[in-house]
Amino acid sequence: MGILNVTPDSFSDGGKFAHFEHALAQVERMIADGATIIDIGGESTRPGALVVSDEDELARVIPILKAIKQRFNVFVSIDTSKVSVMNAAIAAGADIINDVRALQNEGCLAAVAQSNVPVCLMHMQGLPQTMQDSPSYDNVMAEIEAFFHQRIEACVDAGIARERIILDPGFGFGKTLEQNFHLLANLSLFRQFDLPLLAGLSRKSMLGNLLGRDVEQRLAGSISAAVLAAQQGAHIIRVHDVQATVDALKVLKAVTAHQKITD
Ligand code: PT1
Repeated sequence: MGILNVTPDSFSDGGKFAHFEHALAQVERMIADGATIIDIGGESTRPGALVVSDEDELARVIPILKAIKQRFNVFVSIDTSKVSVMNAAIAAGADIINDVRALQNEGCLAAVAQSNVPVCLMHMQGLPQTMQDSPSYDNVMAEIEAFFHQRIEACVDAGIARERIILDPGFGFGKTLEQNFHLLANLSLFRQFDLPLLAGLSRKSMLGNLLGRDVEQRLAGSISAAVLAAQQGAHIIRVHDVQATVDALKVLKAVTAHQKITD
């Protein structure tokens, strides 16, 4: 999954792709590099990000979504928590709804239930504006697991088939450095749900803090994290650097194929 930020305040692309033609060129490159899903985000959710109005987010996301679906044969996911954006995106041909609030906002369960699109349910403690102030868990794995059970049930009760659900533990969303690495180390726990798992680690501060690297210096850390997540069963890896990540995942795949033959 290649990331396309269409926010003026994005944490690592800094609004570079705010312009339409730049965005389309970026999409074309990510597809050529091996991305099979493009994740469009019109509201940054990094720690401390600004809140965006419905009107602004719609104006950022919907035209580029339509242009991508017209020009390219690629799945498009829409990174949003707003019911208005979900409805407009589904009408415009979005293939996946990616909600960091796991359809907890008013009307979101119904909006997705009325469609046929898959949905990614992500775990977050708190809200982006304050989530890194003092993350606190008795047991981070158990709490995310319980959250997944609760949100899957809410979806199924609302009429969303279980088979349409993707789960994401939300790296960097209300978790300390220790908690984020504990989560990465134990990601395979969530295979118990028998649903696709999505992992987003690309350029995040858990890597920056571990390595002492600024955001544009985190490629090696991001690739390592992507391979470790995939090795534990993550099906979808959300990244900025598609070409380098796809190469690394091909190496993992080649090795894994031999492990299946020989054991
Ligand atoms: C994610 C994700 C996302 N991440 C899904 N959607 C972001 N499903 C946006 C930091 O610590 O992991 N999964 N949409 C980006 N959010 C962050 C969070 C960016 C934390 C940076 C950090 O640096």
